Amino acid sequence: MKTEDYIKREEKYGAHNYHPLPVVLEKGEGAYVWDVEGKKYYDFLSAYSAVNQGHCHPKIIGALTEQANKLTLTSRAFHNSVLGEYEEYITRYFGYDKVLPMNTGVEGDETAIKLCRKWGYMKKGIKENQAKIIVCENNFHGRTITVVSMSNDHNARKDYGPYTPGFVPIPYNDLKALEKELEDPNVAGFLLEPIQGEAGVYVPDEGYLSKAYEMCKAKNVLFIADEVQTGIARTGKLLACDHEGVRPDILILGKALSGGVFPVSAILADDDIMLCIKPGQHGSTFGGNPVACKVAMAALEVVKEENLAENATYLGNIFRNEFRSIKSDMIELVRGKGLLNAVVIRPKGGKTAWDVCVAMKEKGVLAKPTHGDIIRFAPPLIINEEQMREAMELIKDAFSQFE
Ligand code: IF1
Repeated sequence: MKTEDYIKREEKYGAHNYHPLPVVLEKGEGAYVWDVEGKKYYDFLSAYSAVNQGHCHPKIIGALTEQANKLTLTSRAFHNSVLGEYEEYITRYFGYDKVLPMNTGVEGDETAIKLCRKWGYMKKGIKENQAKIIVCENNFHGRTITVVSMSNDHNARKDYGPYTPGFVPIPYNDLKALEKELEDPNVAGFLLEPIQGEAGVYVPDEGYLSKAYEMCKAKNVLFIADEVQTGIARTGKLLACDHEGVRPDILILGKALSGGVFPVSAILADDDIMLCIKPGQHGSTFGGNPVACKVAMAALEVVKEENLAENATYLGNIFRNEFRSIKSDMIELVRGKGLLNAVVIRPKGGKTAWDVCVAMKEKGVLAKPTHGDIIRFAPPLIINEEQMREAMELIKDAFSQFE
């Protein structure tokens, strides 16, 4: 079978809820993936920052296979020998009293929203069903009905109504707008991405996160950071909030929490917040399963052992400097932090960001546009300088085709 045969089969039997780049991947190792024709690529998407530790990291795969051969799932109806080990490990790792383990990133956001509302009623004294959560315009927190109820992205929310109420949108990176909405005593939380990924890697002004945090504290409002995409060393620190020394009241993790090996997400909080959820009030069949726990511990160990945050800082600077030296009138600007970067493409002669991505694919670098004219570049954090420089040469070749 060839690439087009695989694509045709997916077209025939699979829902059409994606429009992937025309490449069929079969193998991944470190910063590389191979397609069904054996062509090798640099992966500059990392499954949207889930594969920070590199494809099929041996330590993480080892943890997966060892536990998978012992005990995969007990549900939370019973205890098991791994969950407590993981809970102790991850709470010490991030410095929180407790963790509530889930599976996908959006379940992490849903859990954080439920916990924030519960805290609002039980601890802040907000009247039942009156709790509000401030969110940012152009956010992306996942695709459940409640989470797309927070979204203003037409594609993500159209024809999915009726929507969940209780969300108050404000412009991102706008402290004045936040200050105004915080006046409402029914506000229980402020949920945001420390850097807006899907919107196009919008890095807020220096000081925004810390000032927003202080304003929330002054109004007894929970600061909830969605670090599903920005976390796990992606921006050059363990968490994007660490750049400003902000410690979220509720921290949401996902994606690279498992190194892209298994669906693992979590929320972390201290006892006064986390213990608002009582036995039987929230859960999930697979949440905190033994395989997920072992995989996540291995994935987090790799982050420290291989200095991924430091590497992301060092190579992110090289990436942005190299990109800014490319002579191409299709490159409007380059922005990002660590190895979470985006390039805004100026269409030229009918050629768009999509055409650039197809050209880069031909050269052996995989990336994908977000919101039309922006290309996100997020290689695995284990990429080394030689590989980064080689990939940059391939990217430059791709752009030169449009000159
Ligand atoms: C898709 C986007 C990125 C996320 C943040 C929660 C979630 C995500 C900050 C939900 C997930 C993924 C979803 C995936 C593509 C990708 C994505 F393009 F959709 F918007 F990264 F920017 N918070 N993002 O980025 O996590 O439930 O998916 O595990 O839906 O196509 P999830």
